[in-house]
Amino acid sequence: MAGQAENTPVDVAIIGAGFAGLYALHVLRNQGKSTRVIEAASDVGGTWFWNRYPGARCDVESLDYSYSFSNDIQQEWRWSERYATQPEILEYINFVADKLDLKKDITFNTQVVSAIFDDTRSLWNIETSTGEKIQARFCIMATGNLSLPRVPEFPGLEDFKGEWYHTGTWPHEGVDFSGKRVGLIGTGSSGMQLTPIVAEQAKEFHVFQRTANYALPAGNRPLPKDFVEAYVKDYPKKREYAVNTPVGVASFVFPEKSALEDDEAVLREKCEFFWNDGGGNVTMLSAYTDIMTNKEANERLGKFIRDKIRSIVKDPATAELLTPNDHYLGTKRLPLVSDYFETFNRPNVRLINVRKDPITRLTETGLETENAHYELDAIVFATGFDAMTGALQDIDIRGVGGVSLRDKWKDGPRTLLGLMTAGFPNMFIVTGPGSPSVKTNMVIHIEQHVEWICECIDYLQNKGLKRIDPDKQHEDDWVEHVNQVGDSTLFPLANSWYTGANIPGKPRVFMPYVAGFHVYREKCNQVAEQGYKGFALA
Ligand code: FAD
Ligand code: N01
Repeated sequence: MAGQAENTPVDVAIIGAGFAGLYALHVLRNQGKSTRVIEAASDVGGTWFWNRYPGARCDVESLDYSYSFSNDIQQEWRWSERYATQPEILEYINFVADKLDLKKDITFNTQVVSAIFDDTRSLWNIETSTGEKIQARFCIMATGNLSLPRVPEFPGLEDFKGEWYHTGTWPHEGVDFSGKRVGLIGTGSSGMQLTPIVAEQAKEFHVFQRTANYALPAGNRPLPKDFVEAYVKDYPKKREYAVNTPVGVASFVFPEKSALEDDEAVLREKCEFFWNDGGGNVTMLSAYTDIMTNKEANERLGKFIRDKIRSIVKDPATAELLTPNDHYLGTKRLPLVSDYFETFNRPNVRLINVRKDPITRLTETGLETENAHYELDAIVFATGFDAMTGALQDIDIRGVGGVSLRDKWKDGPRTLLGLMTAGFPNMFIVTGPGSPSVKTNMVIHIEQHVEWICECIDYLQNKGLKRIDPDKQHEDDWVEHVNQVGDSTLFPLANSWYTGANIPGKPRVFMPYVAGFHVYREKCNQVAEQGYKGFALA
């Protein structure tokens, strides 16, 4: 704990010690604020602490997917691969935490269970799983967008005598699938990254697929030493460029024309280049101005990828089943993969269509669908997360008048700039719903949010103000704007976690703000420059 006498309110409570919580602690400490940081895990890292499944790595290039706030740190660290593995990212986070001596101020192995606002004293009363009660003037929710893993409620899970795992809570000691009959449920980014590696170990590997997903080759490779040295030298310029792009990535090239303007040969040549070079979320998906807004434009690239899948997978029936047919390219998160489609040419790998033949239950010895039973020694759930709102709503958060966040957001999240929600004064959310969040390079966005929040807290305290709360009308206007921007794209059409469609009963709202990080950052700066316009200060 930094600077808290017993039972004295701290300036700021920070929930979570991933990229966001760690940076918030560093900035607030430099401002001289007293803090408490509470983290459920036994160490720092957030996403990269929990998601230790085989093949886990980032899909934003490592040189971009790292803190930019300290030139010393970015000059000192060296990434080894184009897309860093989970162990390397975790090592990096630990390197930063140790360099800044952050861990001594974090309470680990402790879950925040409730946060109740005391209206008269303008204080947050926070209670933890260890029964500790903490009072804080401000609260920063650095709880993550993809931090509440979800195992579907299949009947019989408790009867299954084999081992089962969720990618988001993977055992630290690793898992050896050698000689085992393994079932994988889920073919999003996690399932696709894990597939080629587990398929090599397992005796039999059964992939239970509900939705065929687009994916692009990552083109991962070791980073040449001289390339890294030159890049690192140029970091300040690269970072400056990155924050002025829609995605916060230095290699982003602003597209100039519609996908409908290129004839077929030119378009295919471009796609072929991106396919061979790897990457894709910031290259192929951003190669034209209208891929995510125009169905015809999107379909031209979609067809290119579908043809690729059919050309890679040898068995025509399996190829057909792996070919996406129910959503537009990129409207579900586009995974970057290594040898995913190729894996289905292995003799020990079998693809099962659980859209046509749904899973009904787990049994003592395996998994049952409506029409078959599969004998399994181990099951991997790569079934994703209650994304964007899950971790927040997992906490019993109550604002002014005892109103609960769960009630306020029952028809979908409502925020101003994704940073705060009206009626919950002094509670900030890092990369909350209504901000660009998961549609950007998250580390860069996290830095922007943390700096905005900490400057705001500093501003209030310097002016002797106790309280900030979004104005209801401004919040309504922001929600409408976020929805309008979302509705001008193809994103809301898919059953994705972006819209909450992966969680039964969750309201269906497209949650990220997709006008671009650069546009959003400018709006945040303007709000701050205008004395936090749209927020009521008291
Ligand atoms: P997290 O890293 O999720 O940290 C939140 C922390 O809060 C966790 O440690 C959690 O234990 C803690 N917490 C939550 N609730 C409580 C509570 N009630 N009490 C106490 N502690 C709590 N983004 C990219 O931009 N590029 C990528 O390549 C990329 N790859 C990803 C790969 C995977 C497998 C996943 C799951 C996500 C990926 N993301 C990626 C998104 C990633 O989540 C963010 O980039 C980033 O790591 C988020 O950092 P954070 O600190 O905001 O949240
Ligand atoms: O989860 P997901 P994820 N029966 O929600 C299926 C980031 N990330 O962990 O599509 C059968 O995407 C579900 O099927 P359907 C990234 O932002 C990044 O893979 O809903 N199947 C889907 O196939 C990513 O988007 C990386 O029909 C069921 C899968 O489970 C986010 O984290 C790597 C089912 C879930 O896919 C989440 O990715 C990993 C059921 N009852 C993660 N329920 C990088 O590479 C769900 N499914 C950077």
